[in-house]
Amino acid sequence: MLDFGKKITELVSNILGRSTIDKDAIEELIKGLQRILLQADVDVKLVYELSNNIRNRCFKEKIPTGFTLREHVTKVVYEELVGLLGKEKSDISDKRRIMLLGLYGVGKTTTAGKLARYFQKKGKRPALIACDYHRPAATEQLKQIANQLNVPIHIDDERNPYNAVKEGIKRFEKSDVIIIDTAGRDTLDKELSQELKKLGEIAKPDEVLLVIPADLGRVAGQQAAEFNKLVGITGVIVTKMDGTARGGAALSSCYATGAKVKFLGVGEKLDQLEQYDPVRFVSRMLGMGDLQTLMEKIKESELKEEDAKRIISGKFTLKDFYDQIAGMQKMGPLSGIMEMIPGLSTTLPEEIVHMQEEKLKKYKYIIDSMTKEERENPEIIHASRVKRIAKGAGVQEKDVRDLLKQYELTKKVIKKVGGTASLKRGQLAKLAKKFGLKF
Ligand SMILES: Nc1nc2c(ncn2[C@@H]2O[C@H](COP(=O)(O)OP(=O)(O)OP(=O)(O)O)[C@@H](O)[C@H]2O)c(=O)[nH]1
Ligand SMILES: [Mg+2]
Repeated sequence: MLDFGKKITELVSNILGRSTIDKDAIEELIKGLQRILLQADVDVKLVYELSNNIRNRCFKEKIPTGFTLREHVTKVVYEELVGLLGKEKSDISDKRRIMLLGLYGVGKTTTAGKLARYFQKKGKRPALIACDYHRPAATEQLKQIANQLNVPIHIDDERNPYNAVKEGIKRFEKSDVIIIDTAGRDTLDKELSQELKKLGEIAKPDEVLLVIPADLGRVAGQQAAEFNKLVGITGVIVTKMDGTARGGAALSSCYATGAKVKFLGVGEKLDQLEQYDPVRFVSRMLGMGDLQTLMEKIKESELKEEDAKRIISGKFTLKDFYDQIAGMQKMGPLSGIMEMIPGLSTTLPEEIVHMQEEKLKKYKYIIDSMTKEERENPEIIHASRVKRIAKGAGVQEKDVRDLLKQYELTKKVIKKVGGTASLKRGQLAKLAKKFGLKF
């Protein structure tokens, strides 16, 4: 998958990075996209549709006022790729009972653990029920995962999957989420479909998720359709996205057959699960670049007037810091104040501009654990407060100090490069004028 994304990024930045964009360049872009998508095993029909849509929209649609052809093409390519891979992000927040199913070795048990971890991180209390008594070591595997996460698990002593669900659900009545791991088979045969149907009748799950490995490519869609017909599913989790170039095909084929992809497995570790969000996925795949400028133009500045006013006048709080780095991850370094103060994103350390998602999440927990006063005046945060905040956020004290350090650094840089001389002519000056501020 990484490979697939990289190839698209290279192609798009190579062609759209040229000084002039004309009809030939767009054709070249379409051909390049076709080649990459077909190589990644995306269905020919879908690739053909995508090419036609891009061609029609680039050559026949009127370019919206205020956009260059380059921007229009980027927007079209972006939207068509999102359209190919699934459009909307699907939610799963309030589901109480989740049943996982799928063929042998696809990652069900690992994913059960990953989901438990996912809900744990959201502050919920998950519990696991082992329903795979088909493979001898299956319960032991799930038990180890449960122990590692410190999550309760129910295993039936008599190795009866139906009793396991019945008893487990009773036992975990007070848990927020119950995750049920089931047994796999080589194929979706009669035995498996009957077992799953019966388990479903007892468990009455809110969510029945089919686990499919990404390397199945476009066969993933067929498999989802088949499972849906025989046992009924509410969504799909595509695992092993990290090990294949065919992930794009798996995602597009699921979407084409009407199956909603809800999560992606991106590694063997228990925190390597991502909620699937096609828009984010494509943005990331396209490598930000031009896209940010474009989205910026569409959304204008994400910065609210009152925040802009405060920041311009020198008060840059921890919350602003968080909004800015979160914005950078979403829209690239050209969001908000980064856009307004040229040179800012190049002056800031790489570590801040491209912050790892994990770290960003940590920072969010930390900032959420602060009092309003601390958020607005971080200088009052000394040792004992650091300790309390770290505990509240479930992180190390070092993480809190790191955040404070990076915040201070960003603040300093903003002050320096944001000085009168380097203010971007136009935007910030205009804003400042509007707010009656003088530099
Ligand atoms: N690289 C990678 N490996 C994964 C991922 N998810 C699962 N695996 C690995 O795939 C293998 C099979 O995973 P399991 O969770 O045991 O699969 P299962 O569907 O429960 O298998 P059965 O119960 O035997 O049908 C293990 O080695 C996992 O570590 C993933 O997202 N990425
Ligand atoms: Mg298993």
